[in-house]
Amino acid sequence: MEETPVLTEVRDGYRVVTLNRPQRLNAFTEAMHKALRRALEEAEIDRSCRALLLTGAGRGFCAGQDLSDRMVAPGAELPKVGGAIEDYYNPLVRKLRGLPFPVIAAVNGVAAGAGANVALACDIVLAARSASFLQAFAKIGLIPDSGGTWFLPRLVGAARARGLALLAEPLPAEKAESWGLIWKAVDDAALMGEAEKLCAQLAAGPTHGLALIKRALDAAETNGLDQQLDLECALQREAGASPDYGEGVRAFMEKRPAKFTGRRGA
Ligand code: T3D
Repeated sequence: MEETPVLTEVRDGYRVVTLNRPQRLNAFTEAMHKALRRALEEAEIDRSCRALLLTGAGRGFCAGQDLSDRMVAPGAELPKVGGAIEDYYNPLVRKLRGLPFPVIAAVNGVAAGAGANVALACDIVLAARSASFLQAFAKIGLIPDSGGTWFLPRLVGAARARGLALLAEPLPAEKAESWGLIWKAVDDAALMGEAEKLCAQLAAGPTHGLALIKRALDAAETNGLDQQLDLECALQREAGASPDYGEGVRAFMEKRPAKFTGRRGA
């Protein structure tokens, strides 16, 4: 019997969402896609959820598309690959980028194919030292999807992006950190502790302001400086109207830790 493909744990201020098909290194099936979508939607509408941690069960983070769903006999009609991209992978990446709070990936093991790029779609990526990132697509005749061709050159530059995509060789976590692909590689045993600590810290932050930071940085990928300055002005007005701005300044002046509510202004 198939296990629950995605697990959610509700913590104080954040949720831990775990991909849970460990015997297949958490490869995506339609059921896992649907369960993950539900988990993210539930987190989004929960006003008390102010950060999210995405990780994998077992020794892998996620091995991308479950290829046993794709195997056909020689000469038989191939599965329609574009459908899954349109129906599941693209909406997933858009959802992760658009969540109004920080999303942390705790990459506990290999992240391959779409699994690697789903991790890269998160705001902060922590990885266990034994983990690796693999743009596996070229090995099976596909191209990096789930935002891979967009994230890679922006994060590591054109030369390394091409090498990773064309050679499909695993990039160990420490090298991923030194290349700027991820935030940090940490000792395996420390991964979940560090990720949860970071999540709790972000969940106690000025959530609406953090959402506006995400929005500004995403827009900067395509804006020119003039446009970006205008956007910063508009978003700063919005951030400056939030109760957390008032609290942040008061706390600074009173030399005490701020107590943010995460609420947006009126
Ligand atoms: O089709 C569409 O809709 C388009 C969308 C595409 C998105 C994509 O993600 S395409 C890319 C798909 N993913 C891959 O090509 C990666 C395939 N996996 C691997 O290359 C390797 O498994 C890893 C490098 C990730 C890990 O290697 P290793 O040696 O640590 O583990 P393993 O022995 O290969 O895997 C463990 C088990 O998981 C194994 O099953 P078994 O033999 O114990 O019964 C293996 O078959 C299974 N597994 C791993 N990845 C997948 C998988 N089963 C189905 N699909 C997988 N993607």
